[in-house]
Amino acid sequence: MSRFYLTTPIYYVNDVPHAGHAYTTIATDVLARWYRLQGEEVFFLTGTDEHGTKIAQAAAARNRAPQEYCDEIAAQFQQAWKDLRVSNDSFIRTTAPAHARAVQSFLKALWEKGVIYKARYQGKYCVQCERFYAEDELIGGLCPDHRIPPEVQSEDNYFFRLSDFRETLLAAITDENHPQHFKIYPLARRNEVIGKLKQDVNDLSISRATLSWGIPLPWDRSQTTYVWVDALLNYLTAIGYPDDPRHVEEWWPAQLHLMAKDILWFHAVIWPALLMATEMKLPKKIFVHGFFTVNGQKMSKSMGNVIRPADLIKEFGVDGTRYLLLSAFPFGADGDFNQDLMKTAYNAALANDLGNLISRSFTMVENFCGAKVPPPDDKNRVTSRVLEELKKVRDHLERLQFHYALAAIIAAVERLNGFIEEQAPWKLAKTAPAECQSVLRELLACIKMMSFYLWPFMPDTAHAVWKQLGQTDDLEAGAKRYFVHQGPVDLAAGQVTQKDAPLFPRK
Ligand code: ME8
Repeated sequence: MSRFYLTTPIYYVNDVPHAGHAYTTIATDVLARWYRLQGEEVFFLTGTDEHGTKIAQAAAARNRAPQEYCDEIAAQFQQAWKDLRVSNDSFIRTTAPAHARAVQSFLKALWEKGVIYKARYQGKYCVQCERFYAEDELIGGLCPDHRIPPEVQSEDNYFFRLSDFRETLLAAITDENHPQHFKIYPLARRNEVIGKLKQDVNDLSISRATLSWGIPLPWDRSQTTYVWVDALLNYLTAIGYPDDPRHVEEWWPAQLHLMAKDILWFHAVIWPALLMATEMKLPKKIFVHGFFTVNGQKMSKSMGNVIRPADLIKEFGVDGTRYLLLSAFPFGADGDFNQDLMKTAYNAALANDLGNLISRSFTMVENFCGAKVPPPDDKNRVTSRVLEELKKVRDHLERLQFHYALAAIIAAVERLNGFIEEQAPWKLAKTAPAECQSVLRELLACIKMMSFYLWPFMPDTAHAVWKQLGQTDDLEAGAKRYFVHQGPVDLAAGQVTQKDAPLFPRK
């Protein structure tokens, strides 16, 4: 058994969760669930980023004490993930006292390594990004991301000698044999990082003199830790750094950090450099997905087009939401969502293909087999063709191509629907009842096998199918036996099936 530690970014609590947060979190959840079924020991971390100017301002704008405000929004993130069946093993909040203590411990280690110095800083800071921008990074004097003028800030800060790590970082990214090699996907993002690293890299201001909503530096309590340093450290503090070295040893380094392209630099450069400076191992892999727009527009509060997970669930159900978010466009590329396309995709793949397959299959078993699983006869008319599609899921997930993995599952569904049309069990029921039983038996066995592949993506649907199959044992345990030990898809003859309401009502 191997260990697989994977993470989402920790999201800012300046606002309630939106579909962008859900996108990364559901993708990570699918991987966590998939690797659990493959017998790996998984630790899946998500959480909330609660310090810094942006959060202090959000609380002040609502006339709330920052901690009380953070508590409320963090609870909303937790609820959203629960509603979406996100199976995170832990949820870290950066205002947790244990995190604050751990951050101070890490900073102290940095300080003792001599990679910190004090200097006066003058720069342009975008509060929404929580970062300084160099003049040539601004577009028309505005933040390239938020299109707002950054604030000029000038104060004494502590700096981390990021520039000292430029060459080692370059080597670690580009040389597969480097002892600290780590991977950045997709390759275009990796090349982007390499390109920037080949230019000059500035040292990083790691503290703020004028901000109090954060963690004080251990050696100078008049300064507050820069929110990004505080936030990145969550990946270590959540697994027990520094108090529980055995647990850290067990889980670190993380196998995979997932995020969108907006925060690539922090994860691909700043985070590894901080780890190098303290002689810690680097994460194995960073995967950067794209940004999506809504009806061609950037999702923003001022545009009034922010999609909330709860609205999606109301419209398409939990599994509909999970399916639609991950199937729309390749993970890694930018994409667009619009309500009409989502509805069309829902009706085509879920209502017409998957939902219809389940509903017609159990109706036929009820009508032609007395709602009982027929006896096995080892006929393979469609099983291999279905398996051929389902087996592609593994490869696609290894490369985080969720939309291809889902397309493979839907292709398997279409093969089964085609099989039903071809065999016409309703005709066989009259002319060749034994053949009808055999066809429906094969259909049910394929549906059971499919439920193993469905579970990581659409856990409620997989469980609903399981229940209709009349299974009383544990779906996950069955799936694990199937994947890890190549166990058979056994179906007890005579097992009573339980047809239920349609899984995906048409919209
Ligand atoms: O950056 N499309 O938090 P954040 C796709 N706290 N993904 C999107 C998206 C969109 N339109 N909008 C947001 C932060 N995301 C920091 C992270 S980590 C140590 C600290 C997702 O609330 C995507 O994963 O701004 C992106 O990277 C993340 O939300 C940014 O979340």
